[in-house]
Amino acid sequence: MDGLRKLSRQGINLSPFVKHPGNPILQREDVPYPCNTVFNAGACMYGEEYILLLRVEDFAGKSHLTLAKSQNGVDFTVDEKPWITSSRDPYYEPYERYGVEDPRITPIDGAYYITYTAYGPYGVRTGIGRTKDFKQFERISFATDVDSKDGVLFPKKIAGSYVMIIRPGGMAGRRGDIWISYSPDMIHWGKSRLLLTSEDNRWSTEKLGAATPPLLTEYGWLFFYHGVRTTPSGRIYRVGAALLELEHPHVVIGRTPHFILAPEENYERIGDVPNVVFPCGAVVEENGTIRMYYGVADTAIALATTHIDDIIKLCI
Ligand code: BMA
Repeated sequence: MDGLRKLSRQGINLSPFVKHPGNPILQREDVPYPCNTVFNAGACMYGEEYILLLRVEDFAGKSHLTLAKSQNGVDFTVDEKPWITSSRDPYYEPYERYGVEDPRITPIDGAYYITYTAYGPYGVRTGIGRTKDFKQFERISFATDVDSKDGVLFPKKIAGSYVMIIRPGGMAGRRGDIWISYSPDMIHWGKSRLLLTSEDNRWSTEKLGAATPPLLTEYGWLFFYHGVRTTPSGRIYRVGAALLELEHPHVVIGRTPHFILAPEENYERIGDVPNVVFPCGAVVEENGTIRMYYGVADTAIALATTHIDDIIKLCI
């Protein structure tokens, strides 16, 4: 912890993200087939390429997931057709009938695990699937019953278990807090416990949800989450971060005292759902730069960058 204290004595940047001047970096015009919106994308590196897994909403209001690739992390080429659509398998179909949404990608042991929100007439669940090559995708399980979503996986097993952050509740204006859950096999999840509560922040009094998969740092697991505040004019989605103990990820070392990414620009404030910034993916460069990809106003995708140390300083 000495290293942490040293960091906190150095300058603290209260607004640590720099938004890309070309934002939004990806819009529906960039998708080579007709769609209503493209937003909330998972992100990772695959070899030398940046990968985004886009949530694309069609004109019926149903979402599917489509891949986009880039050499520089800014200019993305979107696939000609969707990659992951609602399953027709009778086990999955009823729960994905209204679409698959908000993917997160976590590399674990050479495979890429994708968590997503399965949306159907009975509520939302968290689905888990896997790919090795971003061509074949196999579903593994539903990690949760209804209503539980915003699942993100840790990139390695901890004390022999897979670990996931999850948000039960939070539907129809009810409170939603962040929990942590464990599994021996990605199928059976349990030993769940509360991790972060919405009442700790005045900016997120309604609900919280994990944003991006936890990042391994020398100080702990760093993870971003969104927080929702309801105002007389509707909801505002903003972003905070928390640092969790490496070996005991249910222990919160600290969290940012305030939000660190918020809707300010017109592209974040105006769209199908105004005042929303909603990250699902981040890529960390070798020098510690974090590229955060985030959905804006449920309409497009933006990019903001920061440094891992700047966020850690704010968490402690
Ligand atoms: C959440 C999710 C996100 C969406 C956000 C704002 O509940 O559905 O996909 O971006 O609401 O509408």
